[in-house]
Amino acid sequence: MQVNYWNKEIETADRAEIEAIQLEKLQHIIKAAFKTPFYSRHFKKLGIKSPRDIKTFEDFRKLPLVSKEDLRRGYPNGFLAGENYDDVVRMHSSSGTTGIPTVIYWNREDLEAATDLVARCLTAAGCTRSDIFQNMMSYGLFTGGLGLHYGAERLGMMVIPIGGGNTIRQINTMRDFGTTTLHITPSYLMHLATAIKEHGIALETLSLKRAIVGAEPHTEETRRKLEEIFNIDCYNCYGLSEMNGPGLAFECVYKNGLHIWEDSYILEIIDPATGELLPDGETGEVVVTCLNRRAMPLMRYRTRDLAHVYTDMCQCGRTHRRLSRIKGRTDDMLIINGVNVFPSQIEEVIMKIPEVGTNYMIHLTKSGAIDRLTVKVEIYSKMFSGDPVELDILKDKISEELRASIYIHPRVQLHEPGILPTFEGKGKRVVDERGEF
Ligand code: ADP
Ligand code: K
Ligand code: ZN
Repeated sequence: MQVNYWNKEIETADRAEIEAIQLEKLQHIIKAAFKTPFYSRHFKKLGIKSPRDIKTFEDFRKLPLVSKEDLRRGYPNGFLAGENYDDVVRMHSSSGTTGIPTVIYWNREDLEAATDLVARCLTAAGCTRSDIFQNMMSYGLFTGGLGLHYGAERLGMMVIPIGGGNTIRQINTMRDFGTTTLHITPSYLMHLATAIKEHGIALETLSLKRAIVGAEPHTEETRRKLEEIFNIDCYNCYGLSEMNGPGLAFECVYKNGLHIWEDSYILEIIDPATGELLPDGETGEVVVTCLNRRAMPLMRYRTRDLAHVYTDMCQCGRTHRRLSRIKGRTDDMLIINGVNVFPSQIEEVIMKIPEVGTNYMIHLTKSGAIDRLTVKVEIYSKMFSGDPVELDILKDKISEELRASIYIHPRVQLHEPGILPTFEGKGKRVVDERGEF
């Protein structure tokens, strides 16, 4: 396998070198943090008087864990290092679907560093300056669009800043410009599969080689399905606006976990209930410190995402540890008649079944005191022209496989492609109509 590096020395640095870089960069972050209302308050409480008070990882772990709530309470400038926006050259803000949005600020050097890291990510996934990069993430306040845009340019790819939506135009653009690399959510890529089929477009007329898929959880089964349909490689890309957006962790060509760039981030996995640090290999909440952003320092940020760390060496030679696929968010978990279920567990089961197509929805309703789970699944249309008995058999099979895995017997509905809602960005596949409980 061809392995290219963007910055070989750093990407293959040994543990001691990486940790030395982390502690050195941390000094600058702490220094900036003194200029923010949030940290100056906390530092006073903790008796931290200068960056030199945080010299070791042990010192570092005395710093407070920061939650999304803290960011919201600090809206808009509680984490801004400075009195005004003079040094700030960009802001982004997260969706705010669940309340007050959160804001992130970058100065020129911060953006420069973030851009360089994205170029590193894309290189790890095999991209080169010969690639044509169609960025199908939405631009705007959401970091998904611009976040990868500049890094792809930095690498020298031809960037098509098309943004999300308008699927026919997307396909025409892929054909006319020989797009090799997509940046897209898995939900939109699933929809694209249906649209390409619907419009009778032959994949051979396109030049697709790979897709960078991210911004939402998806399972290994979904990846495999998408890779098969498009005959491409899909690389998982993880990030969140608080940590500079996509490109916090990225898969290399070996696709076995997402390298997190430890010269630029400190990764911790904690027990979400107690806040206790967990050893590598154990699943817990991902906590990240950004070492490259001084306009808005953010340390020990609780992502609410659940994953574990792989420590074994990757075949690519990079020494930076790898994160597993994100299993879900601490606030994603469904409690169905007292049983805990992550939507990803449902996806994992159904996407393994060959008859199942590329779309599904999870509905929760109440019948008296009982929760009802209905899983709506799109299957390939040829099933509908065959023997109806086959459909019943398939329905039972899906229901039974779900029961064996999540211990809940769901109702299963089968649909032809194109019936269920489609998503051109992040999918919203769970509809919970159980009301207050
Ligand atoms: P929000 O969705 O909170 O408004 P973001 O747009 O920054 O803010 O989304 C970040 C979140 O998206 C992450 O915390 C994570 O839950 C999810 N996410 C992003 N990339 C991935 C990925 N590759 N796999 C799983 N989840 C992801
Ligand atoms: K180019
Ligand atoms: Zn690797």
